[in-house]
Amino acid sequence: MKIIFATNNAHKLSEVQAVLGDGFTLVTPRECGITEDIPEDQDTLEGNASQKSHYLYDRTREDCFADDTGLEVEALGGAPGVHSARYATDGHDFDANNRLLLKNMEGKTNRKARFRTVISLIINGEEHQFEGIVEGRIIDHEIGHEGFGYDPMFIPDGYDRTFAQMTAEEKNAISHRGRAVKKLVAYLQSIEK
Ligand code: ITT
Repeated sequence: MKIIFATNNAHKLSEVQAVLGDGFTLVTPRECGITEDIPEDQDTLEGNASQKSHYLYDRTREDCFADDTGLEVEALGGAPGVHSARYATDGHDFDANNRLLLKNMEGKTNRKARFRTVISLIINGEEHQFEGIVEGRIIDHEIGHEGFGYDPMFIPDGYDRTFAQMTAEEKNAISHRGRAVKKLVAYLQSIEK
């Protein structure tokens, strides 16, 4: 099955393709001739995921999905949350975001955090949402070079390594996005029958 996935993030694309498996071929917006940035200016992950999938659907009329992810840190009142991509700057500057998070976490004893992903799927013109969460903690320095974004500072509960120290396979097995994508696959398989 071919399905359009609204992302410009190559890491995300390969993570999602790995969880979806060979039965699904992901098509990027660029491959559909959509080269502009897809707007995501809502104030919730649900709103952004839905805005992105509707943007694609309105232009292609094809089955498509989008995800939005946020890192929600308890001691920071849930920040950076829906603002995770633009925490420090207007762009997607992972290093600047990570430095700001480390600074804002200085002296905090409550290190609890979670990644939350919301996927919005539009299939046969109808929207369905799927959520994936992984709980963990933020450490006080960066470790590891795998993954992307806040991965070098996040240790999932039950582990002693950051996401950036895990292989893509290990991260996908327990991650927010991996969990949300598994729900998406289960749904797609259930309606294929
Ligand atoms: P697209 O919108 O093009 O898909 P993006 O990088 O903006 O790419 P999101 O809006 O979903 O993706 O994610 C917001 C930010 O959250 C992202 O820029 C990263 O800093 C962070 N993030 C998302 N998923 C992550 C993950 O699996 N590990 C670490 N950080 C992540």
